[in-house]
Amino acid sequence: MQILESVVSDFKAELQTITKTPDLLNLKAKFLGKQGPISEVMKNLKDATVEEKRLIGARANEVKTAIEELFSAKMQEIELQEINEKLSKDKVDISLTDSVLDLGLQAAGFHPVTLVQQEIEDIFISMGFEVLDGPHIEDEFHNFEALNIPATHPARDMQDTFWFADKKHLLRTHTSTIQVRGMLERKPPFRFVGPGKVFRCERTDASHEMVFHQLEGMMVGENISVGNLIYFMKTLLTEIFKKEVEVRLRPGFFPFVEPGFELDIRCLICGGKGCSVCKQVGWVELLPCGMVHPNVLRAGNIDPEKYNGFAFGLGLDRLVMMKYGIDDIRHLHSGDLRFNSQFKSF
Ligand code: FA5
Repeated sequence: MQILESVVSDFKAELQTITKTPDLLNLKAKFLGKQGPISEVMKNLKDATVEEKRLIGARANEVKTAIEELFSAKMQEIELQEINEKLSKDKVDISLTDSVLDLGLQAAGFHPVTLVQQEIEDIFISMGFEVLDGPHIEDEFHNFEALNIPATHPARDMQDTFWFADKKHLLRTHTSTIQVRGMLERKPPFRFVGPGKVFRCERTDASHEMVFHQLEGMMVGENISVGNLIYFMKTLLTEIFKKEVEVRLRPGFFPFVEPGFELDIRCLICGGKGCSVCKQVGWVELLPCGMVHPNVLRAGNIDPEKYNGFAFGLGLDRLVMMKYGIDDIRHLHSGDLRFNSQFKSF
């Protein structure tokens, strides 16, 4: 009985020094475990009288309950303290904005080609066009044959192609492949645009890259005219540049359109005086286009007697250069953050 009387006060005394959960659990084990004072008392009860057993047993239970209550209260206190400590250490300051820049970190932003691509997609979506995608690795059918460029056609040399070793697959040289896929997947009337990367084995200069971006467009229906084509091209350019820009339309040859046009824009880098971007001619080739050739419609399972349409293949990088006054296409692919971060952030 004497031992039991001091157990609670001993426990309380030791409890005062405890601040961590593991220490608290050890203390509980020390007092209530098999080697603890209460277990010791209970083991020695076998020699006691029935009355002693009853009194000591009841007291032992009271002591146990008191210790468990003290333990739970302390546990709660420690947990609360630990949560508060964690909260104060892991504090997230949601008011942090521009100050990340003070720490030398770059705020994320979109690449200018992505920004302009998204802008053009929105313009065409607002005019009822779908936005399609297509694979970078293509076959001869989608890149050439379906576009009225058979194997022996000299037009295959107009775009220097990266071929795969099997001589059947290639990196698409233009987004016109998306025209073919788009036609095969739908019935007229339809209209869609298809932006993406294209690849050509070319020498680079201020206006040429080996990997660049185009945005294809196609509209097929009944009685589509060159007038419709010019309307959509002019709308696109005035929406993008937010002002009237000077353009010229001249005949252009592409096997997949007839008639075909080159739509050039007055160079906005030099104002038409002549520079390295426009190769001193004052105009930049930007938007080749034309009326879809009947053979192309046939390859897309469309009856050219009933339907016709227009198509265009916008040079996206060159448009970005004109819009932002960038005098060398290679800046766009440099990965230089000093260049990229000049454009709109999130
Ligand atoms: C084509 O690729 C045709 N598929 C476009 C087309 C589609 C015509 C539908 C008619 C109907 P071209 O090779 O001219 O055409 O390329 C289109 C545009 O891509 C060019 O006007 C130019 O703006 C851009 N471009 C061409 N080569 C490069 C290059 N190496 N680097 C950057 N831009 C380029």
